[in-house]
Amino acid sequence: MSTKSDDIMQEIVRSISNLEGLDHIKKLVEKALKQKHPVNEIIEKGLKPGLDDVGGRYEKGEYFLSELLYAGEIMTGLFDVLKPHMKQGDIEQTGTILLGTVRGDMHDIGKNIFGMMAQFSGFKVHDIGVDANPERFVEETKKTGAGIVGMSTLLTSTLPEVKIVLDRLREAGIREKVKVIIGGNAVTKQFAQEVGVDAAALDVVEGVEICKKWATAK
Ligand code: B12
Repeated sequence: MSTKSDDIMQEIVRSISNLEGLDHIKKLVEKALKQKHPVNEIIEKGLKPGLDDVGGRYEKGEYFLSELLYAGEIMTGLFDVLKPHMKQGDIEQTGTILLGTVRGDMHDIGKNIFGMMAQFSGFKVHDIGVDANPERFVEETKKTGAGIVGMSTLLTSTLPEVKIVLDRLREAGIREKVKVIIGGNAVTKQFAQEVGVDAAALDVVEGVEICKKWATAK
């Protein structure tokens, strides 16, 4: 039996899947916030499954690139609603995270959510954007003195970029000085182990928790 609070999540999933319009979806998210659903839950149980549906419909040929683009716009619009409700962490400045989406990949919604959540948990986040080449990851890590490097990759075709970044960090002599975490739709724990990163996060909450553990273990 579904409860009233499950209903709002299902409504969000359905309306994103059907791309029912930003204003309408904003109202649903505001309703969920009023019902005291935490931001994490709205992202993981509402927005993410909704976007997964959009991706599935794209794969089936029911949606096209324009629909994927529109889904991206909806997400960006929803950030404004969610941001004021993200809890400020009680830890002050736990370290710096160098964050980017790997070369060849333009997806940034998940990366931005992770970046925001990490900032709210006390981290300084230096975001180098999308389609970031391996040399940039290395240069910016050195420049900022970041202790954590976060890479996002949603495309299977860009997964090999993770290894290239690791190799470049090693060549620059800083691989052992940083922890590397990866996330994004294409990432699995098995891939993380095989490629030799320190962690893979399947969602932002897990990602932030791992980074916090690293920061406090120092
Ligand atoms: C919106 C979208 C787009 C938008 C992106 C807009 C934007 N500003 O990001 C646009 C239109 C640009 C786009 C383009 C393309 N897309 Co697209 N897209 C999507 C879609 C529908 C949603 C992605 C998303 O934002 N999800 C929601 C976020 C919150 O989830 P997430 O990114 O996984 O992030 C979560 C975690 O993974 C984690 N996380 C993410 N990053 C990081 C980083 C760190 C460090 C940590 C700790 C955690 C973390 O935290 C997040 C929250 O829990 C997905 C479908 C899907 N199921 O993902 C397809 C999808 C990713 N796209 C796909 C494809 C094929 C494409 C195109 C190639 C299409 C085309 N023919 O051109 C292009 C590629 C362009 C390029 N070079 O990058 C495929 C990829 C298939 C594959 N396995 O390779 C998917 C899976 C759709 C599908 N089912 O076919 N896309």
